[in-house]
Amino acid sequence: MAFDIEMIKAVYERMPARIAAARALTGKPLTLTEKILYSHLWEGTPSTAYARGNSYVDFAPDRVAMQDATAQMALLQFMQAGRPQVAVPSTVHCDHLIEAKVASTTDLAVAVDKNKEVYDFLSSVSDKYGIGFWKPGAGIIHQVVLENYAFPGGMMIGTDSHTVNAGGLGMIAIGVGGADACDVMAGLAWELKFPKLIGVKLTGKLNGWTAPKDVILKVAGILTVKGGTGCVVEYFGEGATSMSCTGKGTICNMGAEIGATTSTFGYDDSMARYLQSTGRADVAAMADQVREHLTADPEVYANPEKYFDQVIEIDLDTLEPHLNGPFTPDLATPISKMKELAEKNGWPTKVEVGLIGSCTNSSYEDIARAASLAKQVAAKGLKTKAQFTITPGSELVRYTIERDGFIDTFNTIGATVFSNACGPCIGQWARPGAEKGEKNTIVHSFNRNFAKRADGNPNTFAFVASPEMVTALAIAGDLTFNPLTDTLTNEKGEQVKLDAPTGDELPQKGFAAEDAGYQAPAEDGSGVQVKVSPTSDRLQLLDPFAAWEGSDLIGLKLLIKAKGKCTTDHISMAGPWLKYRGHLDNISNNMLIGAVNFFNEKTDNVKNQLTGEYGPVPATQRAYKTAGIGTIVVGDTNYGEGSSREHAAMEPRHLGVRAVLVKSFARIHETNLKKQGMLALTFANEADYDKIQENDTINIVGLGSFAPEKSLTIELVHADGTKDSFAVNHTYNAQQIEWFKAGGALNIIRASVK
Ligand code: MIC
Ligand code: SF4
Repeated sequence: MAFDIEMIKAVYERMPARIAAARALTGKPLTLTEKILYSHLWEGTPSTAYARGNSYVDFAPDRVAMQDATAQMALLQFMQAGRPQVAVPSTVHCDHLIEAKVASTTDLAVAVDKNKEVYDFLSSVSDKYGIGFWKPGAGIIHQVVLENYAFPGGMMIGTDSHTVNAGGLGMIAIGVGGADACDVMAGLAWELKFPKLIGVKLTGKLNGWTAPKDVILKVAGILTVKGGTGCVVEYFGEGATSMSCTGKGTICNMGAEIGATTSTFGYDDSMARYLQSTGRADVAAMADQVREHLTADPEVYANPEKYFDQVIEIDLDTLEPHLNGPFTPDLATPISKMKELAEKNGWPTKVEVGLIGSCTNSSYEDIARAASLAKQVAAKGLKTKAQFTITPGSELVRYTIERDGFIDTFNTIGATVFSNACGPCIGQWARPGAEKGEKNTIVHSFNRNFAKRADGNPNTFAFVASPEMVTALAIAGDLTFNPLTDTLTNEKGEQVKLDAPTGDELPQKGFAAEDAGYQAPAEDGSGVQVKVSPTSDRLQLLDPFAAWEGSDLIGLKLLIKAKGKCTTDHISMAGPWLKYRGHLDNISNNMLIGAVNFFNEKTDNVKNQLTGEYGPVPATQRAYKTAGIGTIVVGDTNYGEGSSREHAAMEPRHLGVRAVLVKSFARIHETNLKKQGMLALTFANEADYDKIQENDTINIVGLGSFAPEKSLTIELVHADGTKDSFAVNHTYNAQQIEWFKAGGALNIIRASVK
């Protein structure tokens, strides 16, 4: 039986009436996205037609998921909310803290030992508050959620940007910061600006070498890393229904890379098959009863231009396999163009390592299709040129693919199987020689490829592709190898061609696992003690941030004017820093160390205006803090793209940065800043970015009448005494302004408990 079946039943029971009300209010047929959103309003039955891209709306998500690297902060905050139990079903997944070094079992044992304190904390806090706990080794949050918790028509939030993966099973699943998760677990509403809608019509059918991953690689190329901001992407058409459920998950997963709020697909037979094979025939049967409500109204898909804000059409019959990269997931190159582009751009073409797996692409189907290529190596007398690694997404998948012989097949090409965890995808990869910083190329089936992400080497050119393409390119050892047209020379000197990949969508013998790694919480957790040692360097209880002083912010110094791409990886790096995710003061020592200083083009090197000397960003900021001087961070477009990690907002808050002023924000990061009581501001006129000078003193004026849709003013006092002044915008609503005034949203919850 599925987890939380009563909750799912209740969702399905209320859906029809709520959808009917929404249809009447809006006076039009509804997309799937609207159906799910309108049936999850905090107010219950809809009474207002919301303006897409405009109205702030309170929602009541069905569940919350957290992964270990973000759960620590989320739960440290939740502990302060004063509630005995979580208000909605919630889970914690231990996946980010396991380093991939030797191979799965050894690495897991090392991680369990090294992270004992954190795992004990998460396990006990889960036990106490009624949260399901998935132990290290159980798998990556998004796979485990897809296998156990996601259900068509449901709405969930998760403290990870790839929570959106559950859209593959017809959910609206959204990545958030820990403070948002804390609100929902504390029984409060969750607020989101009602999204705009992008419809993607998939015509034709996937065939040959093309995989679901290529759909999202193509979409990323069209929309870019910010094109989905504020939007939900809804996929439909023959190409959608003919694709596997896990393939849909891959597409939704990587929707995080275009900044989309989430992506989703209507309920279909592939979802029913997946639910059945993962032990949830009960959910499939219930979903079948309300099938019409779990997809858009027929008029919508017949005339998408009328109902979506933007429509993209992709013909799967002609879609080519793509490679996206390097250094950004939206630089999309069809494989037939790779030779030309690699040469033109000077990308190293020798593939050193091919890595498959991660939360994005580790389904049974993915592994089966990749294995069908690995099998051809021996059969065709080839030798694999690059190294090859696999990180299975869950123990359920790992156990099943081992049983079905795929691991043995990969072993014949010298593969390394890492633990069921994030591993290399999040910089937890002890890659031998990475410290030398050599220029090299890797291909992987993960979703992100920002500089330094996988191995810490800024000169690693990482390209994102389907697991099938990764396997083929690893066999060939060549980035420009096009398996559709090119041949390889085998050991006998013959020219051979790889056959297109094949593989079952779901295991014929069913999924299996000896121990999936789940720990249920205590029935009554009131007696459970959660221990945090005061001397720990990994966990630190939180102190409330100070409330706003009630006046304009005068005399701030410029900490850094960041140039170009500044993702959450640049603001709060992962990899080696993941170990401090539960200790705000320690992790603050990585604040903005990856951001490029506009004035000297260096990373982690900014001017301390008090001494005139250049030094690391965190140390410089600590010097300002000691001197009681607030600062401001300036940035470019799509600032804070990537992860949901709220550390990227909490660190500046903790160290005394008062405002972040940028050309534009990524959604989750902007909300995280607001939640933590920071000022998140945008240039009314982007060209004003150029006015900011290195020695500026900065005033933020107008806070006395801080109000929604009313701009504030920035005054720059340059070193030579001249001044500039310009307007800056913000998206704070009345409630969010209260967060700012209180010094952070949590201070408001805390006050309501006392
Ligand atoms: C990522 O893929 O960048 C992460 C690591 O999963 C993050 C979460 C984190 O930083 O802990 C994400 O995507 O939100
Ligand atoms: Fe883990 Fe990578 Fe997925 Fe993030 S994207 S959850 S780091 S596997």
